[in-house]
Amino acid sequence: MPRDPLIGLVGKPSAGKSSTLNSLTDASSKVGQFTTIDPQRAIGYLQIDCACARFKLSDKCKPNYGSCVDGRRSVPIELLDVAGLVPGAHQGRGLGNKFLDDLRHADALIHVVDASGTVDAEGKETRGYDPSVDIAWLRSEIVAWILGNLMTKWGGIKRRHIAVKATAVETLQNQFSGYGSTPVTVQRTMDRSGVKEPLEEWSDETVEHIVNCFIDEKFPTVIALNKIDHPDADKNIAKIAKMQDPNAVVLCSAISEIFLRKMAKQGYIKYVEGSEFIDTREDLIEQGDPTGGGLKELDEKNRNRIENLKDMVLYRFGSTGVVQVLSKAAELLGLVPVFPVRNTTTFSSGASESKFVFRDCVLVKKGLTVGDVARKVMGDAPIAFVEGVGNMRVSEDDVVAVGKNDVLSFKVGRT
Ligand SMILES: Nc1nc2c(ncn2[C@@H]2O[C@H](COP(=O)(O)OP(=O)(O)OP(=O)(O)O)[C@@H](O)[C@H]2O)c(=O)[nH]1
Ligand SMILES: [Mg+2]
Repeated sequence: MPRDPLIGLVGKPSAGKSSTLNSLTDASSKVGQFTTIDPQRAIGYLQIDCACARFKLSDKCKPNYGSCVDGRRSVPIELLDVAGLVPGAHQGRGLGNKFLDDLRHADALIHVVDASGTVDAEGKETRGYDPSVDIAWLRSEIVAWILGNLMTKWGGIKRRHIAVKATAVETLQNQFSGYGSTPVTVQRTMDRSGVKEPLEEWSDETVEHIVNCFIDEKFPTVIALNKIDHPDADKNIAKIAKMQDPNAVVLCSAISEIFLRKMAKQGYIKYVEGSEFIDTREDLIEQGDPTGGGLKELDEKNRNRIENLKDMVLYRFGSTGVVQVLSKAAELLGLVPVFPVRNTTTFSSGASESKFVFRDCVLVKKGLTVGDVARKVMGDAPIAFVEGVGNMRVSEDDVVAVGKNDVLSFKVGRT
């Protein structure tokens, strides 16, 4: 059965992993039972376009989990906060191999980078550190971890491969299944690598190349340049932006988002999570609402902090960026939101007809079929058939995608 997607946060100590996690977790849409699972796991909220907008039913949309405002839906997604990694982690430095093992279950990674240069590679406070090197060494630790696990057994792996006349995909899948790999992941890894020689002839360099391709397939990684509110961040951001694929880099300020959400929750400001819009009591009075939206008066210190945050973060970068970090991870993974409903004409759910629509939403990885999603949602219950929008039957072999086979009703029973 396909698991729920899990996004892992990695980075050196004090890069801001826990802050990023908290900024994504402490959403106002948080639902009681759905908070922290254990100290390292938490539920964040991914913002997606809800199906309710497509059918002009946003006024009736009321998710069981998360929230939906005018078709912008916050869907719960599991996040994993891995403890800080230091150079040499794969050899056990700083408990590194245990922390790396935590990553096995992740589907995508967010590498939180301290863009302010106020933290060195070990996580110690400093000034003027060049964070551009962190991206390379952290990647090389992940490579060394997987490569090390493979190479200690390579002789035996090769002998068995020859003895049982296995394909390279079969032999590698045996080794990579512990990282949550599937035969499809390994096939894509081989395609990506372009390696044609038989496995028993691979050089050490070829194996390392394959491991790199496997990591690209299994752990697509967002580079989150954090602490953009810090005055030293600009020059580091410019340098890193030149070195990295711009499609994988997102700028963010985790503490700014935490602060804004806290102030909004306490009734001092109106803030749309992840946006550039903040209104204070004064702003609303100025805009002609004599009650100031019922907001509380800010004290001098917080007023200054908000003004500063507007100047340093929101006006310059458009938002605090943390919501975009998670969206980017979902994009790299190709996550598809699927809306299971009971009735594919009214889009209601539950045993009794309810006045609400699209109560459920599951995130699935790209390339899954209607049948895969049916098993994920319904478990072992026998599925008689599946319906799409307008009571149309859909085949269990059809692939789900955004806007296509993404509103489904699973009809239980034997055919
Ligand atoms: N200026 C600034 N500081 C930040 C930001 N995010 C986090 N910090 C600070 O960086 C320090 C470390 O943050 P954490 O979130 O604990 O870092 P971590 O990566 O979880 O650290 P470890 O758990 O030790 O690996 C704290 O003092 C945070 O307040 C940010 O966006 N801007
Ligand atoms: Mg932490």
